[in-house]
Amino acid sequence: MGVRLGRVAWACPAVLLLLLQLAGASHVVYETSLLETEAAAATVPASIFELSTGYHFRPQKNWINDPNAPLYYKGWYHLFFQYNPKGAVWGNIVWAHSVSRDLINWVALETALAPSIDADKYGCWSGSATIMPDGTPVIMYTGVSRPDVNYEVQNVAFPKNSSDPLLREWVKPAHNPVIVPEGGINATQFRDPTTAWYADGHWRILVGALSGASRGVAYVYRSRDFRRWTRVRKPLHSAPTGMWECPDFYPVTVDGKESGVDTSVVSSSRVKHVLKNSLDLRRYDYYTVGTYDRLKERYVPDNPAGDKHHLRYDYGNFYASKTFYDPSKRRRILWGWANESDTAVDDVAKGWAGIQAIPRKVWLDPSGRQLMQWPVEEVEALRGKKPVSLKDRVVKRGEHVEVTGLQTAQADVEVSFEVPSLEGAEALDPALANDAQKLCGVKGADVEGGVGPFGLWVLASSKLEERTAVFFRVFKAAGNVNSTKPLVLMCSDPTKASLNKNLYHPTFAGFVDIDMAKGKISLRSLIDRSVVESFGAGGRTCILSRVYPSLAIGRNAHLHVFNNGKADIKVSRLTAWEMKKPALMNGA
Ligand code: DQQ
Repeated sequence: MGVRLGRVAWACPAVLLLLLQLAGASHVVYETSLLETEAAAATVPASIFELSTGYHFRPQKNWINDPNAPLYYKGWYHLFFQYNPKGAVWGNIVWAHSVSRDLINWVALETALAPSIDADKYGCWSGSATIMPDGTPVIMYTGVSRPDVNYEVQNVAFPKNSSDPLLREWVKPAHNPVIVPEGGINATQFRDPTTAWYADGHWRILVGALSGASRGVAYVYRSRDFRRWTRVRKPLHSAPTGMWECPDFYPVTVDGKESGVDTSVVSSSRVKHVLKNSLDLRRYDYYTVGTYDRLKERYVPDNPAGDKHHLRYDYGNFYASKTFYDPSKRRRILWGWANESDTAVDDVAKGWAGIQAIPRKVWLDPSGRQLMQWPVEEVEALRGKKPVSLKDRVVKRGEHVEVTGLQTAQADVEVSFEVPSLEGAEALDPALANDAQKLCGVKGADVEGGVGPFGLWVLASSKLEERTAVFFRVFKAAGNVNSTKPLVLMCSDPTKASLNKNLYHPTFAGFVDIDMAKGKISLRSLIDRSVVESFGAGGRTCILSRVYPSLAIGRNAHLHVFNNGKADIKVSRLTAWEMKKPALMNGA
């Protein structure tokens, strides 16, 4: 079957060019069983079908999970991902493969890796790509090699034809597996190799693991030739958090600039390192910033409590993420998977499940304490030409202001708030001072505060029965929790997102490390029908929520600024753009 295009594609020369470049590429379209879908569809609300995302990455059909081996090669971005070719629930996992020129328009190619050898007969699970010194990529991934238990080994695959910029075919050499779980390693919890970094004549990778009942571990393996790998006796790092899935380990520059560096840059004066792990038990991605000692092969987080307090990439629905270095724009880009939070029956009915979050540029905040994240600039090409703006609008206690003049079911909204006074900020219950999520659960969007809650109601129905609140709430400095400055909470409260009460709608929250003395804070929300992906304070705190309104759909989705705090706040500027659907989204 050929590449499928919508009408827009034919109208757009860049897309046509892309089409020509892809001429001959066979497009893989997978079918979910019609009977299965029809049976399930009978029991789900019709509205669910109108919530298919417009500009977030997803295939046309079926289940996806982890992003795998993102890379840039000969002018193309490649994204592989865990994919079930046979349905909208997890299973039958292969590596699907899509390519893009701009991180926004995507074309699905043939499956890159599917079970075919003894070492991956029961699954091709997550992994990463490394660019070799000659410029060609190599993939290392987890193969499940026994049917009875998930016996996990690590395999490599190479492009069949490295002159093909689309890297359509991958070859698994006969010497697979290259790493097996020896030396007392728990073979069922041993997976997801990282991108390798190179120093002093050796490649190194990490493999995520579980040691004993509850210790998450990142083992280091070293190799001179990418073929024979030896485990370093002590792990790079470990913590009592449960299994570490999908580790990621990379340098970030300390110069306060937003540019990224290649994974093999390990010189200690210019860079710090980030170690990220996906917590299988709690299903979120946490990271620490710290120092890598390549001679000892150890990593030490700067904050000794970092493995306990869990800085997260995203305080919402975002898991199994992976970064890569994009040499074309000298930046590091983060991909993360956002699962559905409707029901499996809904997923089977609509025929698909799972998206990737908008790719985000990541860099180290000049404080050195945390990362910053921002949607890649390419996403701005989807903004409509006529944004709607508000300027210097005071929003009083209990007031809400609707932003009209555009459809907001698929939109990009940037807003800067001014908070004239912090005097009325509420005191913080010390018992909740380390638990943003609980705090947000207790003090949701409708509980009046001193300063805040203020923020956006997105995907709101006309009578506001449905609305998802994304907001800030400021608390007084609480000396007893080591904070000498007001504490800012950022929340996403979707408890009123849908009249359909059968859905899972947890509140999500994180603290924002910002000095509110300047009285300013910003918020950006990327709204995409069933996704609300928000960036607080320029990307210090991020929250992605999946929501499934039943009324606030299409033209019936509204946007408001609200203030449920006693203190007035001012919108110094709000700009909202309608977002177009990319011309190419894997045929979806
Ligand atoms: N998903 C993969 C595993 C990984 C998990 C299997 C994380 O390799 O540990 O689909 O979501």
